[in-house]
Amino acid sequence: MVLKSSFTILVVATLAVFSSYTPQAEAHSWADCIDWKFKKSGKQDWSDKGGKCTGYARRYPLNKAFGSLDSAWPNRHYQQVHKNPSSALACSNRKAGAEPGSDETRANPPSKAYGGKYGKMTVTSVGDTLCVRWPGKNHAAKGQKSSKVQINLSKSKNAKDISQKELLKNTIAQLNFSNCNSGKNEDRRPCGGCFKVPVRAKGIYLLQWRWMLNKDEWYTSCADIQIK
Ligand SMILES: *[C@@H]1O[C@H](CO)[C@@H](O)[C@H](O)[C@H]1NC(C)=O
Ligand SMILES: CC(=O)N[C@H]1CO[C@H](CO)[C@@H](O)[C@@H]1O
Repeated sequence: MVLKSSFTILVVATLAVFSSYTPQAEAHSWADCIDWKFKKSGKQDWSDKGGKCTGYARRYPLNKAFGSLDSAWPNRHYQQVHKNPSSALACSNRKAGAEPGSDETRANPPSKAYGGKYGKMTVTSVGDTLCVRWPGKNHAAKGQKSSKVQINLSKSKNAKDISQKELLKNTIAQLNFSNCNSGKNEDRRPCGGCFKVPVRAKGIYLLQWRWMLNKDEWYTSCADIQIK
């Protein structure tokens, strides 16, 4: 018994040493692009060479290296509160959350959060395919359990942001976080997933990318998309 518990302590201590060696194990992801277009149709290539971004999240800074915005200030990832995450603030306001992110509150009009130093707003149509891209941030490596990405699309046209609870009634896709290009740099591996734009009247809608890393640990990115 004594032997067994000291063995357990040794294993735990060894694991602790090894996990502290993992570089940037705590890096977290965000939606890098909302409307990724592949260069070659039929081939999902999420690398910078494999396509281009034609629609972004709110106030998304341009010309930054892919996957680098977690070390920007403020960091791009927004971790919702862990207690009742279904009632958490849906889009980062730079203050709320277990880890506040950048300012992804709705601009008035929404177009003010796009263009110039920011990326363009997504313009799409019902039935079109949208492909969203994100960095793996060491959480899409082989042997890691694959986590899920939710895509929630508001039904409220040209309206104020709806609550997280309301967004959860409008999950339009569940994507596999680990759907990535191959590559050695696990932190910067490009990943993504595609879905069809559901039926909505013409207008501008809140689209939320929401990733669960651990139980009750959710990260979100918010974008306005114009459905034509
Ligand atoms: C997610 O994608 C990865 C990489 O392609 C794959 O290994 C894994 O089985 C997928 N997980 C699910 C739940 O589909
Ligand atoms: C998992 C989930 O939240 N699914 C919801 C997706 O959205 C539809 C309505 O658009 C709901 O009926 C589902 O419960």
